[in-house]
Amino acid sequence: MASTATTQHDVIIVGAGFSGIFLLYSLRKLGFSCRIYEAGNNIGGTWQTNIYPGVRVDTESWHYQFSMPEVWEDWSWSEKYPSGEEIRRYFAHIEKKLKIKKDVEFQTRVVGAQFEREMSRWRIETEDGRVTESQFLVACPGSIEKRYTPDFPGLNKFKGGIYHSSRWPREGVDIKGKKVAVIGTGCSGIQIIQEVAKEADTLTVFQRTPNLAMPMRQIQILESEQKFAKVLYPHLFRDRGRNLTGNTAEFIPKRTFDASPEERRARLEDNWKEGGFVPLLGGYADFLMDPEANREVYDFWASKTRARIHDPRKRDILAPLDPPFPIAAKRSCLEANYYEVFNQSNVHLVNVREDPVVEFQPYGIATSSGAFHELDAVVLATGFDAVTGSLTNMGLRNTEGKPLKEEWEDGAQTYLGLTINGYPNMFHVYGVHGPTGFSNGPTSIEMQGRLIIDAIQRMRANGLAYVEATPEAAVAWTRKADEIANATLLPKADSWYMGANIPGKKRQMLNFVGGLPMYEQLCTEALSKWDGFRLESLAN
Ligand code: N01
Repeated sequence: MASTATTQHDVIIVGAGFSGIFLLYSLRKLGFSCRIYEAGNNIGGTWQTNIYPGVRVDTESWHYQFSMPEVWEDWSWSEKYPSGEEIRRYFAHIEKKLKIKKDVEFQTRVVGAQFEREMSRWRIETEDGRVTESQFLVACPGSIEKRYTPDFPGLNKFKGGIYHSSRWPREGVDIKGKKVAVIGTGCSGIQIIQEVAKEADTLTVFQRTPNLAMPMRQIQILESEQKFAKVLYPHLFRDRGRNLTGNTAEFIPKRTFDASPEERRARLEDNWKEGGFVPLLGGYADFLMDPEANREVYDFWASKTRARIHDPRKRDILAPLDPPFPIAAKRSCLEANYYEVFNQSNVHLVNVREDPVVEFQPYGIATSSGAFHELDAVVLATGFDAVTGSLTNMGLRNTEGKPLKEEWEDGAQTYLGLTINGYPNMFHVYGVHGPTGFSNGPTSIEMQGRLIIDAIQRMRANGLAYVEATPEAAVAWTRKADEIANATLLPKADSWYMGANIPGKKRQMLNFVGGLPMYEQLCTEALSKWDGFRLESLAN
């Protein structure tokens, strides 16, 4: 195909969230000509689209940040778990320090891209009709970019406001005195519910599966504490990459039932007092493998949580005696007063497993029991076509012209959670078969970013035109991701980790769940020898 491109770069990066920023900043320093194409109009990725009330980071702020001293040395977090507003200020600070925006083209959506072997170049098409050529394409669209709205009958007949959690109006929504429904109780739903309950006349929550939410135990951080923390930051950033999930909480290297009942109880209580994800990630190492060990953690969670809910009916729906799935096999949310919200007399709870939505009507929702819920506004906190959706939604085609969307209908395949066969010189970050959903974002993003940057530099040094994952390597890595997951209880839940939240989507583990140290080791070994890659040298 003849080239009509007007713009040429070494690297095109898609998306200006943590991943895109890290790649751009690092590659630019090494002298590569790079641009970010970003569909939105600011840097910050998911934190610019998810601006719903109550949005908050649920990882400790000292971990949820870049490790570059030029960013952290004069930035202070005010809370252990920062609000969306604070994280948006953090991105403004990043801009001040790293000057990212001068190399970002905003409101530039990638709608097609294909690698041309003869030229060893990517041709990237954007919505505005332009074509750009580059040697490398780095896809950083995030894992929750493509929102999911269930096909509820009559949805478009509803005369009130309908708001998906990831498309909240910038000008806000006046909830005061309104009859509001929230459908979905994932992390977005739980954060929204706690805020909406403060102002709505009535709040009706439609729950399909309980979220086994953990106590957040928020802490305000004093400036003096920040100063002290910064002394520790270099150690913390080194150590977070050695931790399974990129945080600090460590599993106890012991099987649950090797500990006495008293020891186990004391551990559960201590972890509960600490809160956050410590009750899960600071537990015994086998709790995600052994159903009985998992049940013990669930029973403890249920006893603590049930005690907070007054109404027995709501108690059984929110925190049933029998686990709806193995605890931690779906993403738990951190909450401050989620369960107390249901003690308010104006907060209603519909269990859609027993009483499903029949249809939306102009002024409310009818359910199968014959109930009608009168409403002014509905919040759809119904999640995303997570992990794969953002990649299959940007018009990527393999070297033969076949869309990735079609190729992955029977399941996604990647090599190292970084590359795809048929997509030479393309890398993806924080996506399919990487540590993604099981990692602290900035930790795994920096790890994957360093692996990619090293690979690109070695390609240049060794005169390689392109590298491409072999089909065999992709099959083997995909199988490995499944095998590691199959040794755990994770496949037993219908989660977005497994692609099971989207009707018709192939059920498979979409993340690498072996932990960051193993991930880094496997990738480093393979990339250093180009194991599993086909190499093409530059023509002399
Ligand atoms: O989406 P979800 P999310 N009828 O898919 C329900 C990250 N995040 O936006 O569980 C009724 O988790 C669905 O029910 P079920 C975080 O990684 C982080 O909340 O499938 N209900 C579920 O309850 C998170 O995991 C933060 O049975 C329906 C909900 O909708 C990820 O983003 C904050 C339904 C969807 O939950 C996604 O979270 C927010 C239907 N037809 C998000 N279809 C942080 O704090 C779906 N549901 C960093």
